[in-house]
Amino acid sequence: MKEMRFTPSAVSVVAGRYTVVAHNAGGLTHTFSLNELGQEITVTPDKTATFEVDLTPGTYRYVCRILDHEGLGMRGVLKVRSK
Ligand SMILES: [Cu+2]
Repeated sequence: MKEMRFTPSAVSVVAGRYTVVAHNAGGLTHTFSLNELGQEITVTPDKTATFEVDLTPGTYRYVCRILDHEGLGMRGVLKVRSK
């Protein structure tokens, strides 16, 4: 992530347990938020943060929840397909 985008902005995986690794290459603090799954991490500039998540099949949005970063482009789509 950096201002104001996630790279990649679309991810497709098979259902299962994952460690999400988010690196902030920008100069502002951002979040990686999977709102529907109740998962969120805040990542300060030049830092990397991780969390574990169980992904069941579906389509989920990920966004940055700081100010209007989502509206400015910090959003993406995670597609989880069944095994
Ligand atoms: Cu942000």
